[in-house]
Amino acid sequence: MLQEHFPGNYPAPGQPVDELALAEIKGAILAKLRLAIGKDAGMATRRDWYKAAALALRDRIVHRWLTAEKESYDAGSKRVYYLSLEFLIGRLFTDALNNMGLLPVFETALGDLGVGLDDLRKCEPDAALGNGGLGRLAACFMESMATLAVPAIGYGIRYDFGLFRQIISQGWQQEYPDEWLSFGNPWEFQRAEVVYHIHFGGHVDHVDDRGRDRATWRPAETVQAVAYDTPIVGWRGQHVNALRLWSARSPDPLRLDVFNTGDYLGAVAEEARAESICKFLYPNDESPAGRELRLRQEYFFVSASLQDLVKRHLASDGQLRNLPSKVAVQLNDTHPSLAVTELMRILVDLHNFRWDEAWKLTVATLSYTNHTLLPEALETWPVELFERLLPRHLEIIYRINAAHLALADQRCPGDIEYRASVSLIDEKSGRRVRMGQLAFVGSHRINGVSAMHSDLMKETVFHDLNHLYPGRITNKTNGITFRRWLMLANPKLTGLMREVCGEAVLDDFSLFERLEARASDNAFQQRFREVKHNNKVALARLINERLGTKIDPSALFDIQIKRIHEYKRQLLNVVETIALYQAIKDEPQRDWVPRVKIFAGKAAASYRYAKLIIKLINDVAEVVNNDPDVAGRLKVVFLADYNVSLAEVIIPAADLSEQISTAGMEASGTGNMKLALNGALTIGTLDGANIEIRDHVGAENIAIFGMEAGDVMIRRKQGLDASDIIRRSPRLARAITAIESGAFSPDDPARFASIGHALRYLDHYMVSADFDSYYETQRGIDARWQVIPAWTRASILNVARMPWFSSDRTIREYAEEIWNVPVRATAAVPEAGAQR
Ligand code: HBZ
Repeated sequence: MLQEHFPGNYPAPGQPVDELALAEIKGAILAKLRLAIGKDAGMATRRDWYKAAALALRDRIVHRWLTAEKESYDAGSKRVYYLSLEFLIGRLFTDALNNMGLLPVFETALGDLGVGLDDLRKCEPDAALGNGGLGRLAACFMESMATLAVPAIGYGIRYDFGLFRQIISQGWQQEYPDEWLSFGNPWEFQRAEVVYHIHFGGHVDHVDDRGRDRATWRPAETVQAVAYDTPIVGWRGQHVNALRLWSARSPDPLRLDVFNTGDYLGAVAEEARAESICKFLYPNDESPAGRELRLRQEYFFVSASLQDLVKRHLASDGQLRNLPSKVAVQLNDTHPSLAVTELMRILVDLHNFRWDEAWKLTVATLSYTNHTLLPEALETWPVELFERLLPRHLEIIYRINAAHLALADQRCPGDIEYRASVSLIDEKSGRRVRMGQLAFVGSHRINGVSAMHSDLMKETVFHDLNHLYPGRITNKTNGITFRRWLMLANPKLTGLMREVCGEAVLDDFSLFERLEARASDNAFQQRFREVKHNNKVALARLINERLGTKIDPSALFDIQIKRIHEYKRQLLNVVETIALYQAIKDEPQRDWVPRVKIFAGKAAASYRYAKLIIKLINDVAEVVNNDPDVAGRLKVVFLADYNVSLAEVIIPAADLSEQISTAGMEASGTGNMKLALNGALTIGTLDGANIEIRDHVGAENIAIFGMEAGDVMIRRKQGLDASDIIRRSPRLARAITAIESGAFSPDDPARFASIGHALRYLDHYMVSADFDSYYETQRGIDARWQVIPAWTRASILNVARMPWFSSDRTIREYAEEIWNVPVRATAAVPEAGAQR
């Protein structure tokens, strides 16, 4: 067996690799190049080399994959099915290499063959099948489930186009298609035999089958779902799970009857309509697209996934009544809420279950994660659209609702408002199906993604449902995979930690604790700073290459990277930047702390205000970066096309992490965890997981400012006019006036009028209200930065105290408290032969 030469050893940097293994890998890559790519070394492009190497690696993963599959099948293990419309996985090549312990041997092998691993790595397009936090969380969870040997399948859509490519042209965001599949995808296996029929439209016939009210759905349209599997390998390669993405096609790709009449386009129209389902990912983050095609996407992937898991279950167990003991289905937000109705339909209409029994099975099988409380983000669909697209599902919703409302009436007799608030149908704004309520009622556990968010769920949107179904809401604070966000993204820091905490730190993150003793040690601090400096040099180089902006790697790197959204308050950061700029200009001779403000993030294509904020950042950058008075002490950079790979370069280089959402609005955040793990200090509000980060790193190692969630609610009730606040803050007044007067947009002075207006009179996100507190806290950061040993100590302590935020911990909690599946008890133990 090939893998026998690879005892899963993870030689420390610089250690020689096993000669036998090296020869084997070289041979394998060359064989792939010839036999799978059809080229020899002389004519191969870099992309050919990348594909050959990826295929050679994939072979090695597949062995483990099949073994893991067989083991869990034979053991009859319970399996987790993670349903998500988004998986923001990024690149897989070095991730898989690292987890397989093959990074050093591949690097050496490729080097011997005359190609650089890092060059090849860059040939892989980012798989951007997600918008932001929700999609990236799904990707981290897939890696952690594989690491903890939880048998799992991730189900989603294989979008032809991922999240759009962002180009900045004269400061404005422009969107271009992301053609991530155009050169093929070496990771995936098309399963041409795994095909399901997905139906839409038509009508429903009822038969009174001894009081069972079974229905037969006579659909008008059918689309096929074809499976594509990507192996997701866990740490040390001991377990591999599948990410199964569905692609849509027509069962009748070419209508010959139509073709023969000469209507060639008409003959393929059905094919085009079917394929449109998996054409693209909706670029909306925290606001539903509300389009029919989106609902078709949701049903398409839910139906295919449930048909698939039911089939697997029947093949292994034979009894659907045992479903909850063998199957746990996690709904990633409300996008897969139709699972509630589809599972009921499968059980009642297709497998003759009595309604009540089917309902028990459904609730015991499903659980739902909520990722946002923003009212505009809560998904609802017009009843009329449901009726047209999914008539049987609407009937099922009505029947679920009838029993559910009867329970509500029992709990609160005569309380019409209570009834209206828990109903699955919103009657206020036209009749609409509420997907959050549907997911809640159909799940045995509903979780929020940070302690504060889970509490707010109980107090706000789900208050009445929580009263009706007490004990269902639980918290599962998010986490991130340390393999990607520390080991891969920051090999230098990882190297230092291996040295100081011992090799076992790669498996047991509690050993991070050993950093604590060194946090004030001069020599260690020096090395720690060197690592950070190196990473900053790399980022500075990238910025210079992409934007031609020269930045000083010894300046404070102040980073805000995330989707552009009003509640995330990039605007607060810009206004503070302007105020600082004005202060520097007032006293250019002062010893200002050199700062680089780095922004990156995409705005939803239809979110005009967010796109205007991007333009403002770029316009401010233009003025500030070219002002000789500033003399480089303040620089503003907007990096285009933020994605997972760019994050992997920015995060290790960060000194300061901006987590400045309006309190009560960021469900958790996960970028906050990645940045702190890499030694950045956080400046943030008491929001989402920032609170738990503070609790872990210690209040003295994080800078908290601004209003708390309760204050925000009170202030909103009092009104949004900020005139008084602005009157009392000359600094803020001056910054806003500069924006309004065209100081940053001399070519179009009125460009940012709407921003000025919002800051003055519609301060919904409390940018004006929080400004002074934020500005002062930033100046406190300046002061801290100047005391190098204290700053370094805080930075080290941030790293040391982050282990709890590993997604391994999060997945363990889901497994124990929601899914009821076993996880690997301890961290994987390196196999015999591992180099110590
Ligand atoms: O989910 C994010 C939260 O904003 C963030 O705080 C949290 O850390 C993260 C993971 O739990 N939510 C999203 O990313 N939401 C979406 O991307 C989204 C996308 C399409 C929608 C609604 C929400 O229709």
